[in-house]
Amino acid sequence: MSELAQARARAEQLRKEIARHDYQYYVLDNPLIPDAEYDRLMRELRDIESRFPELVTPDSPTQRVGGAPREGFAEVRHKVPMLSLDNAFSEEDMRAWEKRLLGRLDHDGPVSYAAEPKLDGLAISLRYEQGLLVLGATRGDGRVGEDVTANVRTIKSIPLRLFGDDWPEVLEVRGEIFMPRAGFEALNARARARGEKTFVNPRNAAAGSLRQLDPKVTASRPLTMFCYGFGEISSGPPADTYSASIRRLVDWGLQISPELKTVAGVDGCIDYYQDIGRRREQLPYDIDGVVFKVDSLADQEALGFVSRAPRWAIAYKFPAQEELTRVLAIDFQVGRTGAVTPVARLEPVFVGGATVSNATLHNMDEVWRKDVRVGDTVIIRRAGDVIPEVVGVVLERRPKGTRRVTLPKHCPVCGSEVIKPEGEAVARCTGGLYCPAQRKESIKHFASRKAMDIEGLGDKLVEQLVDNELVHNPADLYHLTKAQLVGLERMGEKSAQNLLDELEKSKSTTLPRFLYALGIREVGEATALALAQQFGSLKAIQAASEDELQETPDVGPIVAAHIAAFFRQPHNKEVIDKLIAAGIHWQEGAPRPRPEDLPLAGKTFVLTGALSRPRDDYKARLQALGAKVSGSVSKKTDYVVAGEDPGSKLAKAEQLGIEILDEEGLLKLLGEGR
Ligand code: 9MJ
Repeated sequence: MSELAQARARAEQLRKEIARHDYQYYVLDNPLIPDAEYDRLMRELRDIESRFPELVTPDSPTQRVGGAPREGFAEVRHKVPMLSLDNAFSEEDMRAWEKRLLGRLDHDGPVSYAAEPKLDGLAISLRYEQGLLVLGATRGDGRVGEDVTANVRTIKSIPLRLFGDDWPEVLEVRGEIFMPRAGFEALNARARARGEKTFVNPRNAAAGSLRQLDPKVTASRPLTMFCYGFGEISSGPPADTYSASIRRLVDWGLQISPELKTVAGVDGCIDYYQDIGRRREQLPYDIDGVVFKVDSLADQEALGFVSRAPRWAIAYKFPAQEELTRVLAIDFQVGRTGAVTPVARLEPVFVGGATVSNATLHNMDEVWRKDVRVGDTVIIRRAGDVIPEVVGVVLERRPKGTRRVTLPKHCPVCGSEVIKPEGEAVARCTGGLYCPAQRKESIKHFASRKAMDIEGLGDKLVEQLVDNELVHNPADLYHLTKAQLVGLERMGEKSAQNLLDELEKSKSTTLPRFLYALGIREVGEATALALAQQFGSLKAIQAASEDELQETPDVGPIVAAHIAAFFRQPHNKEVIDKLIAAGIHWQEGAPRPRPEDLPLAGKTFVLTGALSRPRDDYKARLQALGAKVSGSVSKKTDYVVAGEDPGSKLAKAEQLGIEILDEEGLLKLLGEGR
């Protein structure tokens, strides 16, 4: 085949593929591939068309910008076109952009830029006439969009009538309608509970919600809008700069980004980009970069446009958080409690700013729901420091002959049976501490910072110690010798001695740390602390029945059963005895008295009138002595404490013949009376 024929065939293939993705994205709001992949397809097609201009067809996706209108919405022609933005992906791109600007502007001193996060939603134009909202339209292709007025009217943060009275007679504002992350999660949780389809991300949820033929549906969706531009304004812009003009919108009841700032020069832009990048995950909505605009409107006018993108603005994008790659294998990892977790081994891919070659699949239910298979092309998401995950499979790229993943019957590490209890998501290796994987994980946990805090005992070292059979359980750590350690990889005399010193230091600990370090299922730091406070000593906890354990705050029947089961295991008792014999010690405290033994147990108090100390103070102290504090007087009330101006509660107490105390009487009862 000639080069031209080859290019023609590929271009046709790309057009078909892109058209299908356009339909999925713009009409169904259900993209099948990440944006980064879509961009690559478009780039490849553009590249072919620029090398062989005779191959450009009128229906090529390169010949239109923006989305396809959905049937059912009236068309709206934008009098002032809605702009698109050029992208920058690196500092170099940003510097090149500023250089181009400076070449066209007559500027001394740094250019002032308006900076704001780039929201990932749906661009919208709102038209107000005489202060009333008369039109809401999507961007569409920038010239013609869809009339979504009825839907826009349901969004509570968009005023139907502008505030104040000093607005221009005609005011068109542009901005982004988006769905904050919390609302998106809640919407998807509701859909999941009803067995309905979920949205892939907040942007598609926002687009899907706005482009609904029934405004009632839109009204039920948590949408909001930030403004970032203007269309027609009858009186011209309200100020000389973009930032000041946009800020006027706040007076009229519209929202703008709370992150809007002006920065000086490209260095200011880069600092802003880095700052927003660090705070990205804490923002309550998704963003995909930062937008910079030359702040002076006169300069904007002087700079003008290239096709539909203004020279005076640029979107500095963050690295894509979703990418495509291939699943090379699906392995099973065994955790401390035996949980068997499927992990996808991937062809390495750069995503969210790092190279990723493993992604968690959480559990088997998840693997089956997503139907991830070895050989599949999958979408990987890596957001911030969150563990990378497999979002979904691109089914149309599944090769022939793949097979559904099955849960291994036997532990890949120790060969013990793996069980997945009915109705539970997690499968477990039944090998317990016979299983080297569980042993390793339990020793890593034992040594971790919030447990025994043994510095220098890292994961790799634990693995060597277990593999070389030097350590079978945490107690063995305290019998390691220098000679044994020095024989290990990357372990010199000095680091061996340091580790022995750290081990010695760790022997002096606290009961909550020790309890947590044991790695009892469902016993995290908070529960360990509560148990230590409740019982005061390890012996008391070991001797407690499940009922007694449940008297601990936040310990329910399941946790109590795990704790009791742990201490029943002879092996666990043995390890604990060995640890204590090796010299681990802590200061034991007095147990918290049982509630029924407290001096005011079973007594109900009502506090009324003004007291000399905050009511909550007294309430806490009464509760600490076992009393209940109620807000209303009834036959069950034992004491009413009356301060100044007590009101109706005192009258009611007198009526019911309830004992009445003044503040001094209360203090006496609390053991503070004089
Ligand atoms: C977003 N998406 O947040 C613009 N944008 O300005 C901001 N988009 C924009 N500005 C001109 N903050 C065209 C698009």
